[in-house]
Amino acid sequence: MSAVNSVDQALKAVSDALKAETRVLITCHVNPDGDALGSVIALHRALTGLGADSVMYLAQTEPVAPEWRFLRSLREIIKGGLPDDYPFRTLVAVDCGSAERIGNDELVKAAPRIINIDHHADNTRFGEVNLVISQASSTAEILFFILQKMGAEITAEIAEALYTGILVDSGRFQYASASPSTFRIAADLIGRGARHTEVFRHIYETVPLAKTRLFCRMFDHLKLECGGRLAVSVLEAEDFRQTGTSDNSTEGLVDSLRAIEGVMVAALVYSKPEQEEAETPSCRLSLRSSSDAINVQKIAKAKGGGGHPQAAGASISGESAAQIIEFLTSRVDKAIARAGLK
Ligand SMILES: [Mn+2]
Repeated sequence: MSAVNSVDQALKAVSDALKAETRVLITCHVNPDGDALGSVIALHRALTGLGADSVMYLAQTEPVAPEWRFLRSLREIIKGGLPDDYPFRTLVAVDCGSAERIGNDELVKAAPRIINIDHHADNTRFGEVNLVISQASSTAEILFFILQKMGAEITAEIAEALYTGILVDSGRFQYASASPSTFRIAADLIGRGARHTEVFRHIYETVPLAKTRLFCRMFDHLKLECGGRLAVSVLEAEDFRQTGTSDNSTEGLVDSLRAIEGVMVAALVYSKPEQEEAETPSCRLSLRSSSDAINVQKIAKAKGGGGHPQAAGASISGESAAQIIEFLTSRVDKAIARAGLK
């Protein structure tokens, strides 16, 4: 069996599984990005269009990052409290590497069945049905094929939600994961009514001033390590407080650290703003790599996180930012030496 045929069959199997469902709850990881939200919305609209009883759910009460608020149907996502009939709904997780990342154990335990669709290579295959295509630029790209196999109508709203996921997760079509197919799908979605200019403007050119100030703080605290190959910055709780931002203002920040000449790995360490008084320090680590030789997913995994080889993250408790940076410096130094890049 050729690889193409086996992917096609896997897509067909998941499409059939989804089509057979009459009552679903669609969710993604907490602190969702454009791929997670775009995928949830696109699948929800498609299944609803095919006559299924679908609800969207997000296991957090905090608002999503402002970048994603233009997405139509976002307000229909149930947040925090579960709908009463959740034990009777098949759980469909999209763009979610593990059951824990959904953020609600009760929901996962009660689910009569779990369908898991994702592109994270380190996905734990926590569903009864699993489709993980790590070569795909985004979960939205996988869903584009699934929706077509299901015979769902890709409306303008669905097209825009999928386009958003692809745009964001492919690094605006610049990452290695953006294949010729990714570009063809994007073109197709624009043809179906995805407003690419508006999407771009909403995500990348409506940055709140407060976030821009946080951005300045990040650059103020920038340090280059490992002979200029590692760019690292720290945002403390006071940086969030003084700029009037929250941790959902950090979306995309780390990417600009990677843009610095000579940098191969970018790392942003930040404290949860509300945890300033906490006894045990708790940090979030975001990692980006621009080199195939340095896999940041492995580095994140060593701290209990995960993601992709070139974009990963972890939540770390019990370690200070300084300790995390020391760990990163040593890991990146080793990776550089191993790859013969010194
Ligand atoms: Mn994704």
